[in-house]
This record gives sequence, C-alpha cells and structure tokens, in this order.
Amino acid sequence: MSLATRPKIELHLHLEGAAPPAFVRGLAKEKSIDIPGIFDERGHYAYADFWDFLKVYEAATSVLRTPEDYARLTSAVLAECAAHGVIYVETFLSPDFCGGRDVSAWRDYLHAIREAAEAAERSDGIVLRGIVTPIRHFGPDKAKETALCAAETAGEFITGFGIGGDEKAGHLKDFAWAFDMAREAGLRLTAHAGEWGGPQSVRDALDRLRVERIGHGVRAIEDPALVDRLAEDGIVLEVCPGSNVALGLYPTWRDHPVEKLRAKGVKVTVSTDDPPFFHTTMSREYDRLAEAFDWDEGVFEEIERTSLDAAFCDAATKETLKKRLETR
Ligand code: MCF
Ligand code: ZN
Repeated sequence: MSLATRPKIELHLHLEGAAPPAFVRGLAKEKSIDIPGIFDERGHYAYADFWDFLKVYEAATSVLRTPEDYARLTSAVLAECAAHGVIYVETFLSPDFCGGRDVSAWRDYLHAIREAAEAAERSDGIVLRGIVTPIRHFGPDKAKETALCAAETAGEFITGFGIGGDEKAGHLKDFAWAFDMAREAGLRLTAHAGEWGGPQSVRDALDRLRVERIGHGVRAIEDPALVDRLAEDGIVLEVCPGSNVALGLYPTWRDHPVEKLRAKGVKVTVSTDDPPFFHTTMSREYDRLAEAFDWDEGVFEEIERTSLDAAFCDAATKETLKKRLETR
C-alpha cells in the first residue's frame, strides 16, 4: 500500500493554520478586509521566522469573523485532510479567535464547527475532535477565561485543552490555574513545549501543567535524562517534522531528532501543525520521513497505533477507528 493511501491519525493541527491561502484571500475579498504583506508573489503565506509566523497567523485569522466562516473553514480543512488519508484529526481551537472568550459566542462557533465536522464525517468518514487552546503570548488572564469556556463546553467534541503560541513569552507555571480548571472539567491535557523553548520547557509542561502529551517536544533530545523520563512515563510527543524544518528549527529532515527519540523508546506521533504555512500534508510528512530515515510500513503502523492510543476521544470512537486501521 502506498503511504498516501494509508489511513492516518493526526493529533496536532491548528484550524486557522490549516486555512488554504486562497480561502483566506477569498474571505478577505468578500468582506473587504485588507491583509497586506502576508502572502508572497506566488500567493503562499510569507513569514521571516517563528515570531513573524505568529503575526502572519493572526493576520490571516482576522478574516474569520463569524461561526459561518469557521464552518466553511472546517469543511475545507477536513476535505483536504481526508484526501491525504486522515481518518481522525484533533484540532486546536481558540475562544480568543472564536467569539473573544465570551462563552455564549464560543458555543455558537462550536455549534457551526461541529455541524461542518459531522457533515464531513458523513461524506468522507473523517472524525474531528477539538482541543481548546489559550495563546501563551496573550497572557495567563486570558488563558483563565479560555479555560472557563473550555470547562463549559467539555464533552464528546471538546475533549482536550492545550497551549500554543510564543514559547518564550511568560512562564508556564502562570498557566497552571487554567490547566487545573480544564483537568477538573475532565479534559485531557497537552502543551506546546520543547520547540523554541528548549528542553526545560518540556520539564515545565510536565511538572507545572501535568500534561500527558507534548506538542513538538523535540528539543528534549538535548537532555538525555529528560528523554529517559519521557520514555519511562509514556509521554506522547506530537511531532511535526515539516513544521520544524520550515520554521528553521532543524536545517534538514535528516537533522530532525524524531528517529533518535523513537529509537530511545519515546512515543512519537506525526502531524502537520499548520500545513499550508509549511507546504506540507500528512502524505508529504510520511513520504519525507520514509525518505530521511528509511522508515517502512512497520514504523508507520507503530506510529498509527501510538496515535490512536494517545487520541483524546472516547473508547467507542477509538474502537471504530481501530477497526478502520486494521482493515485497511
Ligand atoms: O505549532 C506551531 C508553532 N509553535 C507554536 N504555536 C503555534 C503553531 N501554530 C500555531 N500556533 C499558535 C499560534 O499562536 O496557536 C495559535 C496561533 O495563534 C492558534 S491555536 C487555535
Ligand atoms: Zn502547533
């Protein structure tokens, strides 16, 4: 079976970050919104480095202003994921962008996103779940409001809580209140760390926020004791190699530590993060990994099993997905 058609599980995808540039341009035109300087001459997203990427992300997101816009985005993103074999995807969603952290508006956005997701499940068989995500550089007070939105809507669709954004802004300990609130509401926890913040940020996410998964986490490789801890404790890394290479964390795919982490017994999974920003898809991630590390179908099978185990969905959904992985 070709890697492109393998059924895939994706645990780390930002919904706005998956918006095709043409989709964003179309909405901007419809609404007469000016978003200068975010595309290059070929119409791709343009950014200089990670911090510029965060600004471009927010500028692109500024065209998404209503629940209906998010419904259209969800449909477009899920069609693209399904075209690359994705059968289950978890997406980061933020009340910062969806209703300004007002619970009632947030519910309206979620309703629209869920309706679009249910339609995609009926047409393409792809299943979506949401991870509510405060944005680190917006600060801990806004994260508390976000956690309240998350707690109010925790359930079958909103199953997780995370944090993304500028890893060098503030300290993770200041977000502990928000994570405690989310945990008490029954949400499963993950945090972006070990990307721009280095290995200490992974320790902080584990010790201060008590997460079970880490978004990226790859810089743990710089600290052998931490690598052992991740392996022993079964912490799952949501690894996004194409994102790390595109943002300049590693110069080439072969320099990426995903294979070293896997060889040391760390549970790794594979995702695209913000696919059009990084010119990637799940099929491309698979192809480039196979090329760079000589990974065969057996390795991808192991990764898919790890991803399914680590997914933030209920047991019945997992059982259905498991059958689909097994009967490919
Ligand atoms: O994983 C990448 C790079 N590292 C950190 N954060 C983000 C990434 N893609 C999006 N983000 C952040 C960004 O601040 O997540 C937010 C964006 O505004 C969206 S979460 C719905
Ligand atoms: Zn991310």
